[in-house]
Amino acid sequence: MIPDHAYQTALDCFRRAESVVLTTHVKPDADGLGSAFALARWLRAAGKAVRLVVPTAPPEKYAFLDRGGRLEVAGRDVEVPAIPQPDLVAIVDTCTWQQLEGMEPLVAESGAEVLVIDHHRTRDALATVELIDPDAAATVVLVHRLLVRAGAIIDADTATDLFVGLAGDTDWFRLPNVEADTLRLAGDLAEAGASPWDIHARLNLSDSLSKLRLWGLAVATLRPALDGRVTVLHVTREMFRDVGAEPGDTENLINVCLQVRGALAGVMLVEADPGEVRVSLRSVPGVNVLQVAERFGGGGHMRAAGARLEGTLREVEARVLDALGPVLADAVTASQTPEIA
Ligand SMILES: [Mn+2]
Repeated sequence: MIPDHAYQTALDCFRRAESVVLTTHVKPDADGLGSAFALARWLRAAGKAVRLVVPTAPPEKYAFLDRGGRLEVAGRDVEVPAIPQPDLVAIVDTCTWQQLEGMEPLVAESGAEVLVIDHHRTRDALATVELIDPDAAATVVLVHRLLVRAGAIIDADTATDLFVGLAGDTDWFRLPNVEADTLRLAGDLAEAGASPWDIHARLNLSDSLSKLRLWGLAVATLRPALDGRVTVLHVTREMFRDVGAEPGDTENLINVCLQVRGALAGVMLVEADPGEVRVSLRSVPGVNVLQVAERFGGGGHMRAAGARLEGTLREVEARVLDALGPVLADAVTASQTPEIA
């Protein structure tokens, strides 16, 4: 938990600003979008000029959150350097330059105040004010606290935005970041009008055939490594091409790695641009994959992290497994150390 005054400081930022640009990370996800849309509604209701600009286009399944059709995608709907300087740039669900590709003119060069609301451990010094709690299950948890503190009414639309983020970042309340408070918040949001079934249907029962075909090809590559303590998954450019899948179609695919009995960590390697591999890491409690991601210039959470590396799939896999070995050894040693009462 972070001190109460951090929320007040963030609120003061919003109160001072007449114009706000909200943004989130590249490949916007449920938590980033849910946080941004909930904040946008609250700020617009307060009469502020609000733009929501994302660095890359979100998957189509999130379109229902954009009720007014006002989301702007950088490079498609608007050129970032052409955005007039707002009083405040509010960034949600990331605090790293790498995740804000293309947004630099707005964040670094416009002279606006920059507020970050986030729950990732990895952070660059890009904000003038930070509301960051790595213990929060999702950024929407922080946004919810902020709105409650501001006396905002959590209507059904806002509750839906927040629930989407919460369900997204907890993989529908199945990840180790779920605590009693997380479920209580979910209950409060359902009471305020969020419909879990409706949200589930929109997000999870709406896959394209190409996505599932891509998953089929990728799952067929699953292999054990490091004595079965790690499962590795490959997604090649050829697979995307063969089934007509999109980059966002690998979201959550990595979770199948931990479904394998005995797996303590999962590694997903996705061929991005030629010569570049996007690495995602997941682990069970007690195994810190963040340090592996950070070694390669990436970031994230202790049990969910990622990085981008140069090289072929095989080369990158070898480097990542090399780095992961000692982390697993540490985890095993730690779990064998008897707890001191
Ligand atoms: Mn998040």
